Amino acid sequence: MKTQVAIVGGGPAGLLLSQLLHLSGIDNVVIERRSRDYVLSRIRAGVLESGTVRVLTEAGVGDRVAREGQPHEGVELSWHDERLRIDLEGLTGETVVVYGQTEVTRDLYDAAEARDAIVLHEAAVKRIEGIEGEEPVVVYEKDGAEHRLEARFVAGCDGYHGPARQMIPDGTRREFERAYPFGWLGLLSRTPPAAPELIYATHERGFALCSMRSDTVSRYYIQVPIGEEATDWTADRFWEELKRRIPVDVARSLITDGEVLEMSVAPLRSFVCEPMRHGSLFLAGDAAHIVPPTGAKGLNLAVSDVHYLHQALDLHFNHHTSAGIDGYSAKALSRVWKAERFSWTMTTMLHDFPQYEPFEKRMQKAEFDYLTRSETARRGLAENYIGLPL
Ligand code: FAS
Ligand code: PHB
Repeated sequence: MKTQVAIVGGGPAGLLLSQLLHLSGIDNVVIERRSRDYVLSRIRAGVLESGTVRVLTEAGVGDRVAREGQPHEGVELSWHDERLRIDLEGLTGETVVVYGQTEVTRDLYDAAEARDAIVLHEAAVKRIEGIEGEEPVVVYEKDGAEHRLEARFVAGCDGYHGPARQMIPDGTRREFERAYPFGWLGLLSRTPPAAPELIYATHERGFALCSMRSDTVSRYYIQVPIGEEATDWTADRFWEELKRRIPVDVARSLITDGEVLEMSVAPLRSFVCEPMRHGSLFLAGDAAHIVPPTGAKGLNLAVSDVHYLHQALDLHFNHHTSAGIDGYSAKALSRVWKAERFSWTMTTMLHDFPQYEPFEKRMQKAEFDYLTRSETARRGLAENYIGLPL
């Protein structure tokens, strides 16, 4: 089989790139290891930057997020029972939109089906040959047989554990990583949200986050030591621990007697691979970088990578200039590193680090107090949270 762009990975990055390339008349094939249902079963991000919503709208998949997405004009931080609202709209003129990644992915799959896109499911990419030339070949396994897909370019949208990044030679690839000594235990419940806006709660027992998917479905996280499994926790134990970490007035009104839809643990890490292009191979999304979810950046960064990569490939195929593809890695990494900084800052400020001395704990409290007293500090947090310009 032959195409112009082979896309490894059918998560949000791969599907969005496929959709944008299609609109630019660029043939592409998506190769996804899992089934459509499996991909849609993964519960992940919940907050979209306004720039992300604009890209989804440009891609023709913005209707449902416009109807069902919930604009949020602010978020809260809390320190024990002290609550601090960050007025996103007042400080930046922008809002964020609460709309689950699962729904974004569903919208992209629906659009792919509507245009008879070629999305090969349960097809696992084994390797990518010839990326230093102009005729790379993606080798994948499906139905027990090995297949080859020839392309002009390959987009590695295969997430942190995918093979694409490894195709960049060791001597060329530089990886930067910080693994955190904790993870997030998440719970999705058919219960009304704890509060109208998200609450990022800091407590000496550990971090907690109150988020939501709609007026009837809520998403909560609590920081757990590295190595904890979701099976180590019952829903009752989760609720009790969450109530001990969030402000007492929020805990008092928390509704917990709804159906628990999902519980899972996500490890936290900061990770960046440089460069994000090698020859005919480009990386986008989690294949190139991971952020701790404390800044709500993971999915949004995948979208900005894809936005830049689509522009670059459109310039190549439709305007016959390599300016876009030659500049893609530097342009994407510039935004990636600023999002890494913000996510790292939020994570180090809000979590309980076992190795922290009393001095570092005082620094965390001073960060919170500075935000409480300085509109300039709050504006800095707000402009990063709503997303730096694309
Ligand atoms: P994805 O990992 O979503 O998709 C990659 C796709 O490639 C997968 O479908 C995979 O099956 C496929 N693939 C892998 N290897 C392959 C192979 N060999 N052949 C073919 N296909 C292959 N972000 C937030 O902003 N907030 C959150 O709360 C949040 N929670 C998260 C929880 C978890 C457990 C994880 C893993 C991530 C979380 N993220 C969160 C980040 C997440 O939302 C990612 O940023 C987002 O999924 C990035 O999308 P993709 O780059 O498409 O990668
Ligand atoms: C979520 O709702 O899943 C969510 C929201 C904000 C974050 C992380 C996760 O920072």
